[in-house]
Amino acid sequence: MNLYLGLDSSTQSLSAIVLAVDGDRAHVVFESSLQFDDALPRYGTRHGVLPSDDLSVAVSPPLMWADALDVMLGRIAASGLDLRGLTAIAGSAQQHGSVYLNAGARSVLARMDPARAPGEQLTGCLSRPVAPIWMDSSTSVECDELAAAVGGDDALAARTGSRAFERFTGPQIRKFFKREPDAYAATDRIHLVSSFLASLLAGRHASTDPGDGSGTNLMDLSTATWWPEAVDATAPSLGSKLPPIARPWSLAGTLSPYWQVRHGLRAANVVVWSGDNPCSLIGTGLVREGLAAISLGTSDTIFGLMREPRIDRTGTGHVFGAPTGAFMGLTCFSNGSLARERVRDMFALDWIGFSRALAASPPGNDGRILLPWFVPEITPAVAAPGIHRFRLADDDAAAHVRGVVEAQMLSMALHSQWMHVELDTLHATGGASVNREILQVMADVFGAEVRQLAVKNSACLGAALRARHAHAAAEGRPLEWEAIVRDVVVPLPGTLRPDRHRHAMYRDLMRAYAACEAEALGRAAAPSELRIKN
Ligand code: XUL
Repeated sequence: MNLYLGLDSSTQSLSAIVLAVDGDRAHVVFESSLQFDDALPRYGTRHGVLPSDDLSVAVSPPLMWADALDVMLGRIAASGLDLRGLTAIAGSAQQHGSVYLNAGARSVLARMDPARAPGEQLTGCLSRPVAPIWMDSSTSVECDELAAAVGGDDALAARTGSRAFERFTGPQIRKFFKREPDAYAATDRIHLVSSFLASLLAGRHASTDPGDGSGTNLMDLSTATWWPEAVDATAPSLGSKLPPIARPWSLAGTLSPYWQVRHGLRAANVVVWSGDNPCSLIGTGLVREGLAAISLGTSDTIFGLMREPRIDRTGTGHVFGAPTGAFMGLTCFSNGSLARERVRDMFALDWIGFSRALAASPPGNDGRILLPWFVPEITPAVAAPGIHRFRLADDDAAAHVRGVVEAQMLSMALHSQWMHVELDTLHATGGASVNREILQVMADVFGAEVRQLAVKNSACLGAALRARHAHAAAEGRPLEWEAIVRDVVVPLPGTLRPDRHRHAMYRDLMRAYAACEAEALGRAAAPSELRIKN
């Protein structure tokens, strides 16, 4: 029996999933998670991030991620699994974060002392003690500078898949170079969180993959190589400090002697790591175009596989490399669960009451529209939060409940049109995906079947599946992705089907919704029939 280990280093936690493959059958035999704050309190993080007075700054200690890996591999070693079958390890990590290492790292990585934890041994290898992460929004100036240097945001998006974003690695590196030029000069290698952890496992500098490379604003999507124009515009000599970009199923090496001795593990293959979104693509079974996943979490996200790298001209969506070698589109909405909760609380409901109100109100809400921007919105870009009501009375609880859910679904459908993917099936994940009334609205708005996925950590599962895929490819007997996800990514029974009439009604409503959005954004007045605005 072969075992494949997937790891996921997210903002707040590290998770592991072990997949056992016996003949053609695959199933999960081990799952574990640790919260950084609880497992490693000495690093002083809150929700995985170091406290900061400046709310636009978000950094984490990279050595905490290294020590978490040690704790987790220790747990796996003590799990009772027959680890002689451990064949390959792949990983997923929060995207965009960067780790800055000096020239000493090369020899330290190769010769770590198995008697000691990794964090203390790597302290001297950091040219920057902290790693900026995806929650950092302090680089607007650097975004403008990078975009201007390459001919504007449209040119940057056309080449790299995204306009300049504050959290992306390129603008973050530029800020570091400008603020701390000496520390920047002492940096020999800038890893992504993913390639840093892969390097630690392999005991040598690992490559990154196109999935995470495309989260930097620096990678040419069409060739999956660093784009010299953007790299040179970011910081001097950056080209020599970035890791190479390897195909997503490449091997970074084998588990280094450090881990073999420290935890009694065998020299399993270490596959290059990727970002959590590309890994989630696999962990939610999105291995063909036409399938998309909607994750209903703190924020809502829609993502799906694309055969071609079509770009969002409106500047909110992203195109990343996919683990299959194709591409993925992703659009993020910040007013997700948070907005649903705010509406629930405005009318003192619980979730049962929320569902009842949704079921009791008419699809289409009699043309009443709510724009639920309780916090600054990513898509469309709304810096000053506020809710907007069109034909909607302040005290109508049911219409607000339906209003928030319909607005979220209409907005997701509207703002994912740029992917030009004919969606036939949606996989719903995240906390709110247990609510079937919400899923029915999703099916009707998108005109697609909706299947609920019970996968708790799709990025981690995706990493384990990537380990299996890469191992098969390395052995010269490549497996189809469909076969890899088949046994493991199984939707719950009870597919929700779209109603043809309601879908047609929502297509019209989407035009009205878009007009309301345009008015709220100060771009154009909403049509007169929606003018009764409170
Ligand atoms: C995607 C993004 C987040 C992080 C979270 O662009 O910033 O999804 O990857 O871990």
